[in-house]
Amino acid sequence: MKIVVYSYLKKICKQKGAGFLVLIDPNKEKLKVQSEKLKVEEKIRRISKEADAILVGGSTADPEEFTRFVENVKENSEVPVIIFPGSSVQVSQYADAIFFTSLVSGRNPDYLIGEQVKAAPIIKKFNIETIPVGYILVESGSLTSVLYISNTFPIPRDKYNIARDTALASEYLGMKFVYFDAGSGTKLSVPSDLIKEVKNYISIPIIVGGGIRTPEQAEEKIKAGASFVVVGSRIEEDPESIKEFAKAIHSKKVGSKQ
Ligand code: 1GP
Repeated sequence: MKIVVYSYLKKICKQKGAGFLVLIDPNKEKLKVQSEKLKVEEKIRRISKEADAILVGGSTADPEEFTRFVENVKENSEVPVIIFPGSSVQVSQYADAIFFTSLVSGRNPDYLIGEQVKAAPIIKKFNIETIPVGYILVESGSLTSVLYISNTFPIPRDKYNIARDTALASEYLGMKFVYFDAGSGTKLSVPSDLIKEVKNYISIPIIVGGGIRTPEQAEEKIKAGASFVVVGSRIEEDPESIKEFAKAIHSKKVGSKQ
């Protein structure tokens, strides 16, 4: 089994203190007008100059469209392209790796194991590196797409003990990372105190995303204990902001343990 991207991500944390992951949602790109679409390749090239890896995922249901999109990202990216799948149809041979997520904050068997069983043979056929990730949704004050589609409850924002135990269970299940997500485009991001609590309890790296709109917020999540920050919507709205995000996320002292 390949472990190239996983090792790369661990190395990034060691060298830069924390990693910067940018999420691109093919569905959002599809909704753009033609004049904007022409700039997609240029946008990917710019993102890959600042980010440590590009995540591709979202709500697209058409497997061919998804594959074409990943191919385009891969052709224009200097950094690894990782699938962050919304479902089992989001698998593409052009990706360097896939976050093999299980939605462990929910109790919907389809997203805990069902979609994974469907995706497994396709991943094997394409020989894509899998990175097991415990995916944990945190209440953000709004009904996000991921909550609606997955038909699950998020962890309440103030229930740090549930967040902690869910993360620890993920570690014991063999997950390589836990990904705390408030959901894309939310007003409230994952509370920094919740991240601190989890960080003190588990030993696998924490990825944090959802509703991170400023470099200061990103830096706060890193200081709280996140090893990776994911930004999607804000970069879509203001591609220029990527430089400031990269600076803030990579500002942690070099030589961190994770
Ligand atoms: C969502 O964490 C990602 O899964 C990114 O969220 O679009 O709010 O940055 P944003």
